[in-house]
Amino acid sequence: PHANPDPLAQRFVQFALACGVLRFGEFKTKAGRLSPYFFNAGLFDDGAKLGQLAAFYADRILASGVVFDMIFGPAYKGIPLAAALAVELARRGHNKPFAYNRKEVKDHGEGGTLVGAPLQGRVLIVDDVMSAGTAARESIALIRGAGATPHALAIALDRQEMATEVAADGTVRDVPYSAVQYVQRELGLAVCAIARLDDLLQYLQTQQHPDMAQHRQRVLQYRARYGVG
Ligand code: OMP
Repeated sequence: PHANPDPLAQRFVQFALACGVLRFGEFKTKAGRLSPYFFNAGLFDDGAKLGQLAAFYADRILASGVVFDMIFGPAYKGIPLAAALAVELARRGHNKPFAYNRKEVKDHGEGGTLVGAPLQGRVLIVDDVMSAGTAARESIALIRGAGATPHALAIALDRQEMATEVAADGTVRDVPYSAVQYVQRELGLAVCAIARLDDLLQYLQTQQHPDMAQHRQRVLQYRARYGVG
């Protein structure tokens, strides 16, 4: 990290650390990588924190100028994110329909796996974290399957690490670009990330506490193994 610090991202890293959402230690990611840090969005666990989180998403999305017709939150973690974001955007004069999916197929009542507004037009997906890109792939397929257009992706944290690719024989391999780069370049989606791994590293560099220097070293090692660019 050498560029000028992004003020919104720096404030967000500070907020996530203060909430205990962003932690250092030893964690296994969904892609099976041993990570020295983890971002658990489930710990934005009261109304004030969720409201502040939604304001960060809204700031990033509105500053990007991306134009979209509706919001989609993938189950489970994307559901409160989509709802909170829809409320925050409406408060700022941008009232958008929102929808989410259920993971189980229902056999009574309204049926189907989609809940909320009909999926149509240019869809903004809101999710927590992008690592290897599995979660994003699923959302994109679901939106296309419904006949709508995956148009933009808003995430809280871009881990800036290698995406995985599933080959025809089912084997999974790392590729030399990130999941965010893939959805931007190959799928043409606009990506709004509140913060990225680079912002976390920059934040750690500005902290005086010796623990922070150690966390930074471990995160740099992780980036050397799994990072891109
Ligand atoms: P991918 O599907 O590999 O992009 O990983 C993203 C998902 O992993 C997120 O939606 C989370 O469920 C989970 N995750 C986190 O929540 N925080 C992290 O710091 C890392 C991961 C992860 O497992 O990679």
